[in-house]
Amino acid sequence: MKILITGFAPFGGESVNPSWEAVGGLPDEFQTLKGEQVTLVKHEMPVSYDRCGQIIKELIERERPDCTICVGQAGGRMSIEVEQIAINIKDAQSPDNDGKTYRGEPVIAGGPDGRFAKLPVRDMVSACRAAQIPARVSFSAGAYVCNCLMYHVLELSEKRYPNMRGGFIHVPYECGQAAVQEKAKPSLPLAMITEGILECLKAL
Ligand code: PCA
Repeated sequence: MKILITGFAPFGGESVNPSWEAVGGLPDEFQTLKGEQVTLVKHEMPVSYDRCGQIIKELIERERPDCTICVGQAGGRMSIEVEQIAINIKDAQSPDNDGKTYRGEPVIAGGPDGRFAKLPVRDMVSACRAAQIPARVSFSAGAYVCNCLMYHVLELSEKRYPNMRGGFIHVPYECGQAAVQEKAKPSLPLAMITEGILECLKAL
């Protein structure tokens, strides 16, 4: 099985994004719990509403993965969170890294309001927990760039690549990011975030 996995570049004044740091640390080859051999293809995504859809489309076209999983940072969350749904809206106060702000526009005009992840979200969470890594199913990926990318992946899976599974994992701050903040923020060690993502992938 070939899995395309992405992390994001830093944003919002941070100098690292644990999603990309963790994805970069994953082994290129491993076996799932069912004994299937996995090859990973990794890519760093820009934090850009307008570019992420085209980039993921080109990557999927080139790589033809069996599964596409995107990972992003969700500062303030406390565990590895496997997203259940992407919604067809772009809405956040903060601009993306291109300086673009959206307030209520659709990700894809005319698309359905939401699309469910095509992933065994509960099994992925259970696999993390079995490895003593805090994890939960999340029912909101927000309305910023992560949700936008997830929606694009699921749209592509639905419309063009029906055999491709796909979804999104949000990860908390890694400890170094939280340590320099004035206000206490939840975080996990980077090695644990990496291990958590790997456990999720092994549950596929
Ligand atoms: N997190 C942001 C976008 C990039 C990232 O890592 C989000 O949750 O939308």
